[in-house]
Amino acid sequence: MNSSEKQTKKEAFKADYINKIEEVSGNCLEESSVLKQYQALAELVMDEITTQWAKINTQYNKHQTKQVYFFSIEFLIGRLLKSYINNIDMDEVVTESLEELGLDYAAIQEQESDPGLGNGGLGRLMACYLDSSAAMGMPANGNGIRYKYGLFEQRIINGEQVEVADNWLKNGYPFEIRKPDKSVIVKYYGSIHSENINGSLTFIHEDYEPIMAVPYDIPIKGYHNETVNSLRLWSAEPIDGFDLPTFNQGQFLYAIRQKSEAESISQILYPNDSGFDGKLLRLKQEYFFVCAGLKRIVSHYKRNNSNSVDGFGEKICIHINDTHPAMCGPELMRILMDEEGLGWNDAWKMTVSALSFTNHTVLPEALEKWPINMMNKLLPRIYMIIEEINRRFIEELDACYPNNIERNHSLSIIKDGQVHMASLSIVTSHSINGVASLHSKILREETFNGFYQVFPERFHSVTNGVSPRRFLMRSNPKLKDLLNESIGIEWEKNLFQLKKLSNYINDPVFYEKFDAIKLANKFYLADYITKHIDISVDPNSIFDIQVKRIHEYKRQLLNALHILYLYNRLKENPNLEMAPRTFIFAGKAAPGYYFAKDIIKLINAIAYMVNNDKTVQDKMKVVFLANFNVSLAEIIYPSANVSEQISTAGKEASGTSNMKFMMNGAITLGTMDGANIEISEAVGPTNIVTFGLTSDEVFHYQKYGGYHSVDVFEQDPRIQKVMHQLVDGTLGFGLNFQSIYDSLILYNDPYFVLKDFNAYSDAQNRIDQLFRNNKTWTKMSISNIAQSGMFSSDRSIADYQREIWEIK
Ligand code: Z16
Repeated sequence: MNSSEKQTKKEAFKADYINKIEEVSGNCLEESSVLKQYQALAELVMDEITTQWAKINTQYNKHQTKQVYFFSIEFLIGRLLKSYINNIDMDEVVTESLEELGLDYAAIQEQESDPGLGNGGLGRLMACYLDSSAAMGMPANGNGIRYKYGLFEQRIINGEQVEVADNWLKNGYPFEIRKPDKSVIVKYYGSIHSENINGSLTFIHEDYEPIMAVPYDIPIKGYHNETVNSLRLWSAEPIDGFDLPTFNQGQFLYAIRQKSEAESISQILYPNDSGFDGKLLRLKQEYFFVCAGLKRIVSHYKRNNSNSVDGFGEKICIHINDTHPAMCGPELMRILMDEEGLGWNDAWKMTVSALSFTNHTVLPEALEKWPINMMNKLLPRIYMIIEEINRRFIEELDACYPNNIERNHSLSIIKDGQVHMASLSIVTSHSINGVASLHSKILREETFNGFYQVFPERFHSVTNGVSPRRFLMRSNPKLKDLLNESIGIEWEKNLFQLKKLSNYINDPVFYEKFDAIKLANKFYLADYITKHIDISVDPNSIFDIQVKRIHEYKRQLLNALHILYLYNRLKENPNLEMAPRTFIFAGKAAPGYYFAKDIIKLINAIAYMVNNDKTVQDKMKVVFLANFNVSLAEIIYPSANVSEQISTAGKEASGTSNMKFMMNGAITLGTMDGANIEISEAVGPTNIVTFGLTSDEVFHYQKYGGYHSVDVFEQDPRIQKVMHQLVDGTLGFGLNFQSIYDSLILYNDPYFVLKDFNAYSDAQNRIDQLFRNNKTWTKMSISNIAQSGMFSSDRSIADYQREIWEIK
């Protein structure tokens, strides 16, 4: 775009924008509120995108392009306005135009709500995958739930987590299109009876409770290309609501009750990250978006295929994100048999060919198992089909492995009164994959070893990735500019091109610019911290950051205990030589996970003590930032020096914040777990600090015993002191962290916190030494960015495309 083209575009934009403001607010520009300025800008951008959307949809239909559909109970998409503007290449025009109009672009963007339709890694991964698919011009769409309330807003009051409802729709949402004409009826409860119609057995669902599923579509715009894909989120509504023809008092109350019962299905997101709750409402949610989504996909397919489902299994990929959408298998069988008239075998071939499944955790408490009675009552036809799938599967097993009754029972989808959703997913899919190479290996050798023996060819591995558009270009624009002026712009389309940075690995001029950007980003976060929690931190200190859901296996506790130990060292020796540190935490605890809430309380108590102690002021600070979400994450990653990835080895399936930090030049301080292992291989041992038990060692202790945390306690005076401080009032009058003490000593430290304490403390010393040599640190930091290409979600999507969906 040359300067006169830009001028023309700016003039056109300004004229359109002024009109739009008048249209949405009834005020002229000068009298409009920031909210209306935002809404007008959002609508203008949406107008442009929907035009492109209509075009590409026509093309997709005409060419019958192979389509992927991600079924996921979470999509954590983050704010969209700025990303849309970047992706349609309008950022310069908008930035300059708004400035010329005297408007505050940053404040306008702040008006957008951040849809919290996910808990953490799993939901954000889906958003990155949609972003990458669109960027690569690949037709892939999302299918999920339009929760009225997203993940709760977290406040910290008196050092404790308090949950507030997240009313993200309160001002409306400009990026969705409601499509009532594409509504679907979802049927719950009732009974099934079979009838012999013209010689074939037909199943009829009677006395069911109908719920209306209404879709809202959000466009997913590709970066600098023509692609616009769709994220379809379903909202639950009553059928006919208040439109009862005549009603007396009783019917009126009945109608209201129906309405709120129906709406409850898409009312809230369950706030557990990697934990299975087992609530009936959750089961309703799972069937809700599976049933509605598949119904629309099949009818859309038929419309483009002479009203036939022929070829469905080759043209459609239904990707199951964890087991929450596992009923895709039986539901697709139901549609193909009961509605399309196919026989079992044809329907089965089509289903297995369409379905693929990604597992995201090996934590036993997260594996979904639904009571037979619950499922049979709520979803009688689905349960029947699951029984039949299982019956045939076991029959085949018995034929292949006749003398292995015990193993064959262990693989049964239905056993011990429960339906095992992971088993159901594996049996109904042609592919199952883990999300990092260690994780996939654990799936093959431990978690799903029995299935691996039966279906070795179904097992794959695709290491997770993150969107460089969101977590580098958008969140760290200064770094983006430096990269562009140094190595050209090819990296924007192919992140492996960041390898070209190795040309600058010893360039002092580049170092200076690079360090200045990191420092500016740290100033920005420091400012945010002062504004929000009134703590002043030193931007020249090491920003040592752990941001993720609070969970015992992620071991925020290890980090916290080490901070307490460092504080003790400083109290003993105020002249201790060390680079000043700012320890930063953020993350939500599931509301019912009391131990995780105690960890938040502990971190805040330590922070209060440290930050108010004058003797350690210049050496350390501790910060807990409330309400970690995508918007806050975008501010945090670019400012980090140290990325804390310290899960108990074998427990973190992949991790994705490790990749977001790396892309922004932070050094990983981590265990050999999840994708940390691949990061370590990519950067080499000199550019990462690893420590602690390996997953083999952890498994060995868990299987054969031999770890006694009390022995570690008794042999290590540093640990003794820290442990006593948890319960002796050091951390504040009346504050007693007995639950944490007991877990570590009485219950033998199930996550090996004390076992890894010494190794972690050594690793922290290495970090200190490395940081104090500024050149070394900068070199490490640049090397991390240079090697981050493989952690782009573009690479992950290319892997899925090639190995799992088999799209050319
Ligand atoms: C989740 O975020 C993850 C797993 C899971 O079973 C449920 C939820 Cl909500 C996470 C994993 O813990 C993490 O290691 C992984 O990187 C992420 O999913 C994406 O795969």
